[in-house]
This record gives sequence, C-alpha cells and structure tokens, in this order.
Amino acid sequence: MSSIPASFEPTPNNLESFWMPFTANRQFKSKPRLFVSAENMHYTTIEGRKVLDSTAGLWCCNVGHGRKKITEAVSKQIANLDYAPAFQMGHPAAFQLASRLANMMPGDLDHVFFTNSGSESVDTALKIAIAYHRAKGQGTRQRLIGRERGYHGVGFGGISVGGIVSNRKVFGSLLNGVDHLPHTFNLKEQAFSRGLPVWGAQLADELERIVTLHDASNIAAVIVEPVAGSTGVLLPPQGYLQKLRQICDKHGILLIFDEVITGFGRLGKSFATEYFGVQPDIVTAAKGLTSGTIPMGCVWVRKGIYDAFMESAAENMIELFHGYTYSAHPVACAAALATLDIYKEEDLFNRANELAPYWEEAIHSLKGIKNIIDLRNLGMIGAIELEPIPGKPTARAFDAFLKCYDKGLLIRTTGDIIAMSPPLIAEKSHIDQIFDILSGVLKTLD
Ligand code: PXG
Ligand code: PLP
Repeated sequence: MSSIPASFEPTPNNLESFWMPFTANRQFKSKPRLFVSAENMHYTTIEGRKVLDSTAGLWCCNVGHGRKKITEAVSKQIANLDYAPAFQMGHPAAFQLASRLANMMPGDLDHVFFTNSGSESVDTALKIAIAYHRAKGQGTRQRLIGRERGYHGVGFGGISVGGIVSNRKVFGSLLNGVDHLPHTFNLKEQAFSRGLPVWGAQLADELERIVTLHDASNIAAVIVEPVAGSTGVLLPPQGYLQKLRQICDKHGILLIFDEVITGFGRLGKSFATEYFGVQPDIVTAAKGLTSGTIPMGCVWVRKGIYDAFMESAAENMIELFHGYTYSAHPVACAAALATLDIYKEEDLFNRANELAPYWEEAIHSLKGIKNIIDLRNLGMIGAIELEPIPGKPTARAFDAFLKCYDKGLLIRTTGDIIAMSPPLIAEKSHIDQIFDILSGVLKTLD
C-alpha cells in the first residue's frame, strides 16, 4: 500500500472536526478510509488503490460512477441556472422531470413532490397522508403504522414509523400515535430460501388486529419498505404485500411504499410496485433518482390525493404548506433527467433482471462457509447473515468489512449482516470478483 500523498495530511486535527454520520468516528479517525475518485464499478482510495463497489455507494449509484452524461448535464445546468426559488416560482426541468417520473409509475400515481433525500420523502409522505384525510373531512385519521425493523430515514417521522431500535431508543418520545406491524423475517422458516420466502404472508393479518384496536376511523396510513433494505434485506413473504393492500383498501387506509432502495431498477423492474404488481397510494424514492450524484428525493401520490388538496383550498391559495428550499433544485433535476436517460438508453432495469439469476447463484454459492446462518437475494440485492460472536454483536461482520476493504472490495454491513447491491452496470466478471474476495475473507473470519 502506498503512503498518503502530502497534498492530504490526515493529522488528527483535520479529521477531527467532521462528525461522521452512522460511523464509528474514533475507529475511523484512527485508521481512515478515504475515496478520492470513482469510475464505473470502482472507487480509488487516497493511496491510489482500486476498490470494487458491491454496494453502489449506499444503494444509490445504480448507473455506476463517473458517468459523463450526468456530469455534463449538471455542469451545463449549474452554469445556466444555478438556483430558482422553489416556492411560487418554477423552472422547466422540474416539470419535465415530474412528467417523466409520473410516466414511470402505474395507474394514477401521477403527481410528484420533490425533496432532497429519502428521509425528507418519508416525512413528506406521512404529512401528506394525514393532511389528505383531513382535506376529505376525515381529520380523525391521524395514526401511522410502520413495521418492526423498518428503515425510513432519520427524521422524527421516519424514526417513529421505523423499527430499528438503535435508531430510535435515545431520541425521546418520537411521534405520537404510531403502531408497528411485526417484521417478516423468521430464520427457522425462511433460512436459505431463494427469492421470496413462502412462509409469512399471514403476518399481514396483524394489520387487522391494529385496526380493530384503534378503529379504522383513526388510522391514516401504513408505510412499509417492499423489501426492507437497511435492516439487512428482509424479503416480503409471497402474497404479503398483496394482503396489506387488500386490508388497507377495506378500511380506507393509505398504503405507502418506501422505495428509496427498491426504486430505479434494483429489483430488475422499474419499481417494487411493478415487480410485485401492487399499487400503493403514495411512493417515496431518492438514491437511484440521481444515481446518488446530487441529493434528491421524490414522492408520488395518486391523482385522487392531489385533487383532494386542490379541491380543499380556495383558488389562489397554497394547498399544501410543505416544501424545501431545495425542492426540485435545477441542478438535481438535471442530474435526474440524465440518470433517467441512462436507465433507458442502456435498458438497465432489464439488464438487472437478466443478471439477477447469476447474482442469486453467486450469493448461494457461499452456503457451507462457517458462520453463515442465512443467504438471501432478490433482484440485484443480496444478504449474507453471519452468526454473531457471543457478547460481541456486529464485530464479525465489521471484521469482514475491514478485510474486504483491504482486499479491494467495498461491502456494507448492518449488524452481523452483509448487504450487497452492486451498480446495475455490473458485469458477470465483477460478480465473480466480488464473491472470490468475499468467500476468501469469510473463510478467514474467527
Ligand atoms: N427509506 C428507506 C427505505 C431507505 O433505505 C431512507 C428512507 C432515507 O434516505 P436518506 O436519503 O435520508 O438517507 C433510506 C436510506 C444502508 C443505508 O447501508 C441505507 C440507507 C441510507 C444509508 C445507508 O443500509 N437508506
Ligand atoms: N431553518 C431556517 C432558519 C430556515 O430559514 C429554513 C428555510 O428557510 C430551514 C431551516 C429549512 O431549510 P430547508 O428548506 O433547506 O429544509
């Protein structure tokens, strides 16, 4: 390994100021890992080493890195119109992008609200759900239902409906009026299943129990990730999402799919909505919208939801008191439009679909290596669950992460689960390389 160039001197002082997100700051700063450039499937570290990206950054760089089409579109936009006020003003790219996004969704999911992240998309969706019922004269519908082990970002709304204990437990009383469905993972029933597990659709019936407890007239929405990503890739049991849809319909409850990870080709279809053939009322996204290049998120709502707001406010009045300084930022819009062009030109969603069986084989080829207690996959997502070291949860997976990094592979760990989601431009040879390095490392773990 070559030494760190003089142009960047990571003395303790200049690493100290940055309080890094979701990071073991002291561990990192004692032995930093810095990327300085990226192209296609690889990052380059500050020492000049190439690292293969098996995680698309953080599940976002779906078209791979350093794509000229995006950099050119962004450069042109920032030179031409760097910013336009988001409230009471507009610019053409925002309308163009919203129309294209509306066309990507099935049915009447045809209105789009812009945000800057998945967390903001989730907050936006929850607020719209509650305000929608009020606009329809059902203002008692205020309760929100999330799910255990769900991840919906880090805003107060998102952590309230989310179900990852460490993301919630030190942040006080959170939002009122939230219930949680049980998560759908059961090692005993589902271990080593390929694709969707057969067992577990009955867990959707828990929604009926919650509805009975509170009465439907008090419930605004249910929010779930179609495939739970951040918590370690939990797949919906066959028929589960369809059942949630039926129960929501029966009781007039809005169904929100959080597609921040599953959107934009990750499952080998445009969205999970298409993959599962289940149409929610609201969809949230971010990440793949700009392939991670510029922060941006969005929320689709069905026409009836948009119309309810339009009908409830007087002419010339603001219909929804919500929005961000950077909603529909021109530079983000340019990045998103260029990203959508690449998805289309390179047929990347179909490409992911065609690659998925090879990916599945590669994941399940790890079966038999010590400490692996489960392997899971869907589309271009995979997870390897390791037995935790007694008394030291997360240590084994973190060890794998550090060893892979040293060997030129970026993986992502959550608890003792390794979660993988390569850019959709991956070649079979990249997949071979990912699993070569990974199996070598896994065999050396304590
Ligand atoms: N909803 C879902 C389903 C997500 O996966 C968010 C909301 C929040 O998005 P923002 O853009 O605010 O981070 C996410 C984000 C990981 C990991 O390694 C996952 C996410 C973010 C960072 C890391 O699993 N998911
Ligand atoms: N805090 C202050 C003091 C602000 O003035 C604003 C926006 O005007 C915000 C927070 C919200 O920022 P953003 O619109 O970027 O979410």
